[in-house]
Amino acid sequence: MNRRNFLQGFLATSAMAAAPVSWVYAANRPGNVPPLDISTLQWKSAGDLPDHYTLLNTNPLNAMPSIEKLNPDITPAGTSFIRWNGNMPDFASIDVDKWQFKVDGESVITAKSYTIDDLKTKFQNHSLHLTLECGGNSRRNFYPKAKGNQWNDGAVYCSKWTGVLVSDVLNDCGVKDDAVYTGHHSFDKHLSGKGEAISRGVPIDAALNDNALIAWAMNDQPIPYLQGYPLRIVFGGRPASISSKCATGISIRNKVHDGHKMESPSYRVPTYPVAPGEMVDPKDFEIIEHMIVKSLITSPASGTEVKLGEPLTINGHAWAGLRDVVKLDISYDYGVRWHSTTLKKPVNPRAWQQWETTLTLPEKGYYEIWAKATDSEGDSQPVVQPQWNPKGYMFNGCHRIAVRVV
Ligand SMILES: Nc1nc2c(c(=O)[nH]1)N[C@H]1C(S)=C(S)[C@@H](COP(=O)(O)O)O[C@H]1N2
Ligand SMILES: [Mo]
Repeated sequence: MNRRNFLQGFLATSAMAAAPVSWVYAANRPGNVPPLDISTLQWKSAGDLPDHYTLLNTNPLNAMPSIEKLNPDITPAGTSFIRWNGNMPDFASIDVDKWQFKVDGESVITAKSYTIDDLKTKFQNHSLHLTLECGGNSRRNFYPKAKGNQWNDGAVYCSKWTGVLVSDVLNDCGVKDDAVYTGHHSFDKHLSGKGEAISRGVPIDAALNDNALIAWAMNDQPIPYLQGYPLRIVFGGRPASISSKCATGISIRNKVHDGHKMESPSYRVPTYPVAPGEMVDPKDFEIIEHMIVKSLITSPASGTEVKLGEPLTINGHAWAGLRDVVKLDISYDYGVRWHSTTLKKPVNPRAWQQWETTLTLPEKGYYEIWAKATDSEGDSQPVVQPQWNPKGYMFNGCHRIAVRVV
């Protein structure tokens, strides 16, 4: 029996009460129906990850999926990238009933603390598909190389999150007029064992006006451990570093938040265009508040072979930070000609959008297929390297795959 079958057998026959999944009717499950892939919810470390992940780091754990795994419209548990900045919590010891989410800070009117049950029952519940992209997604494409995790183009995903609006919770506590920024807090600790691993935030306007969530479910299941069980702050379209996993609270600050990884040059880009490789003074950086127009080709996998004359269906996703994507073009001749594709509207703002086209490549040989998205303000993806920056953030050059016609 391989590891996966073993796990499934174990999950089907044991009590199913173990966190995070409680499977009430497990005993009634017909033996020939395999359970949903819920084992992914309990992955705890690098050793649990299957072959479609490439490990960038084990401590802290950072892993990226192969791009074709991101093909579904809604990214399933067990395929999204995994990014931790510090020591992961001891997930199994988390008591979900006792979990507290605190709202405090200089600019809160009444500091309050909520259990997850309080959140579920006191506020309207919402489900949203939200795109989470690491600020350093695609970093490995920059030349010269920028230091940091060398993410492929897969440090992005769009799952369905269920929770309450950040704004509803902040308004329940009251926001003073002098509020400037939020500070987001998590349970996990810095690698040194002291202080938070990461604590970032957003301008107060974003916290009050984005449809951002304090979520307890991802794709209608408890949030997988590695994606932030039991509660996560989720802001679509902004650097995913803001979307705190294992979230313990939000401080309403009367200044720009000064938590760990808010300091320059973390999650910041130069305030002026710099030459590739140029040194930049830390005072000349500004915070990345949102991500920018970008796309992925998720099918076929790069390296696919097709027979001459055989139609090839190409599809993927496109997203544009706080904007919508209005056009997705592809080229199979290095950008000489561009061909339009069918592009869907987002299911809700800040969800990634699906596109598809079918083409028949004209003759035998090697092709590159490039995808280029254009957003509602007319901005599109560069075909070569975008503005280089010292930390390698916001790479949004066209995604490319190789196809051979035989
Ligand atoms: N608690 C906690 N939340 C966190 C982080 C972290 O290290 N700890 N990393 C952030 C960063 S930098 C990113 S890119 C996303 C990654 O989310 P994912 O692991 O679900 O892909 O989580 C963010 N939230
Ligand atoms: Mo990130």
